[in-house]
Amino acid sequence: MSTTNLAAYLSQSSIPPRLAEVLAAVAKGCVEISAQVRRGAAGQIMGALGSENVQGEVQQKLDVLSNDILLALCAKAEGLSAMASEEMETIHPVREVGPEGGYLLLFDPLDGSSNIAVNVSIGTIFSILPTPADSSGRAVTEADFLQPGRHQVAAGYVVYGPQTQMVLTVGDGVCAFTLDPECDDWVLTNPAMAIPAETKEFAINTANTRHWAAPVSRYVEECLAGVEGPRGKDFNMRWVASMVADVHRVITRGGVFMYPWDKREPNRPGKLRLMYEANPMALLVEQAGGASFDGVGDTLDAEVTSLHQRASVMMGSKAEIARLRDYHAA
Ligand code: AHM
Ligand code: MG
Repeated sequence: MSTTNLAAYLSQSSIPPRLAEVLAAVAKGCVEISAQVRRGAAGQIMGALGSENVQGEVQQKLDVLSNDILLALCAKAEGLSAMASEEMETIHPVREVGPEGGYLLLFDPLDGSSNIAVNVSIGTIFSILPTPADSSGRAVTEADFLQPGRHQVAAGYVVYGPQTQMVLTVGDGVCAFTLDPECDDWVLTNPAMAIPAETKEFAINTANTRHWAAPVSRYVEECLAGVEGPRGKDFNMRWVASMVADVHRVITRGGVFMYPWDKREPNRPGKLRLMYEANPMALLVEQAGGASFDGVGDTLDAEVTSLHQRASVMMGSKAEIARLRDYHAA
């Protein structure tokens, strides 16, 4: 069978059917979210809701709508045991784990919320973990979710930009699908995404320059020094402020994305969330030939102690991450 669309891709024998069913449900949810995003102000989906999520951030109507869409559609997937979301304080159990095991789905339903109002790319990020071996015959608990990113069996994101695209890994490389709005089909448009080794681009919010740790400052200063500096070449800087769009650019044409720890809140590891943002993106970047680093080690090996834990995030072209590691070790 030729893998020309998502349905054909998911029917490959190397992908367990129950996992394929969960991924198909996520993809279906994202088709619906994409339709809502595209209605924009013509629908009833713009603006704040007046509530805050567990992180204390103001929820947008689209954050909650996207969350509800994914909860409703994914609950139908037989293999799914429970879900967790950036927008919900506690886990959302779906069904008891059977003897064959099940899957746990985590998502940031609408990443880049600050870009909704200004009509700039936003996205959905998702991560799938297996239920622990000892969970058969019982309901899932929050502790079952606290697994390192290395355990993910699949991860992906959907970017709602000029085109809606899904970038997916099931641990065997990374492929991209483009949503054909004429028929709501996910067409396979890149079967093997690979992060170029050479790069001249970096992404970081430079408004935080004064708060950075010394190794991050050194890295960025050397990029900014351009052809006259130690790097011997000019760099470009890009910051969309939607992680999905920034990481998509890095996976597509190389570069490095950083939202590292900084001195604003010394006890907070970083702004981004480990389970909903850092880990799924780190798996995609690694599967596309890149690397990730949290200031101590590989993001995917970071110990998980709570569902909503934050992380220091650096990911992208392998040589750049190796350089950042060296600077942190110096
Ligand atoms: P969100 O999940 O609430 O939208 O926040 C995460 C977003 C990332 O997509 C993006 O990289 C970052 O926040 C931008 O932060 P800043 O506004 O500090 O540049
Ligand atoms: Mg987010």
